[in-house]
Amino acid sequence: MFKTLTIAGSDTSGGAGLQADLKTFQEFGVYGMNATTMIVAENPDTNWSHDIYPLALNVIEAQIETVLAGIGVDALKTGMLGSSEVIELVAKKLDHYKVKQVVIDPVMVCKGTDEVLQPEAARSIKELLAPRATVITPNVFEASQLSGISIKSVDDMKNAALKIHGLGAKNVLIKGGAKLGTAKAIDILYDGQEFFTFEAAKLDTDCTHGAGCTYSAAVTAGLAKGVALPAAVKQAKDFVLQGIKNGIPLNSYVGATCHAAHRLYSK
Ligand code: PXL
Repeated sequence: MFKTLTIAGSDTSGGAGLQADLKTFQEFGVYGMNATTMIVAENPDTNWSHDIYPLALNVIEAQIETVLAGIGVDALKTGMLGSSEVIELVAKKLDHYKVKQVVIDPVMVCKGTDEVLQPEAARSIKELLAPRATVITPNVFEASQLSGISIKSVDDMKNAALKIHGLGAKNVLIKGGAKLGTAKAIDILYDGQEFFTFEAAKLDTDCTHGAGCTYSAAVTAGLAKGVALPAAVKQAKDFVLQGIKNGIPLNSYVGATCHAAHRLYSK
């Protein structure tokens, strides 16, 4: 059984964050573990705004030690880390334990909130995590922040991928998804030598909560199992598209990706 770890926030509503990661790991048949960085509670009294409760650094460190010192992993991913302090801790542990397959999902915002979590955390992701990434998986907003390029087209995505590769990430996967003004949902993978383009029809749904986390968790599971990156991205994209197509409306504010969709529904 291949082993995976997510270092991420807890999404109480269950679609994103470490819940998305663990559900995805389970669906891919890898053993999932987690180190929780913060708890996100969505507030029913204030239009589902996200309230963030960070955990103390020593609590996060103890969990990372449990897994990396006590058990070991075939691949890990990071999600919402929150502060520069936590990012520094994660960078230190990646080096100390020489983790071989590292997926950095540079989470800067939650859907439904426009606020970047912490501007200096974005800087730390760029300086400390990008250089340690086997693959970094920004969405368009995050890729714009990391590259300094305001992304409006597929060409912009490619230029941003080159810039982000220049930060030291071995591979860059920019999740254009439905956000760009293109006819299809397009993601770009750059491996330092060539670009791979992944296309899918855009879906008319609001049930996308957790899609980004799920996508990068699925890539992590693929890498843990020894799947080559382009193939791991392809199967991750198929998995997340099925999850979005069969998304679960939770209330008037949010609908979640369905992690079990690939085995419950035919498309
Ligand atoms: O989808 C981004 C995200 C990541 N991690 C956690 C979240 C969210 C969005 O709600 O709650 C913990």
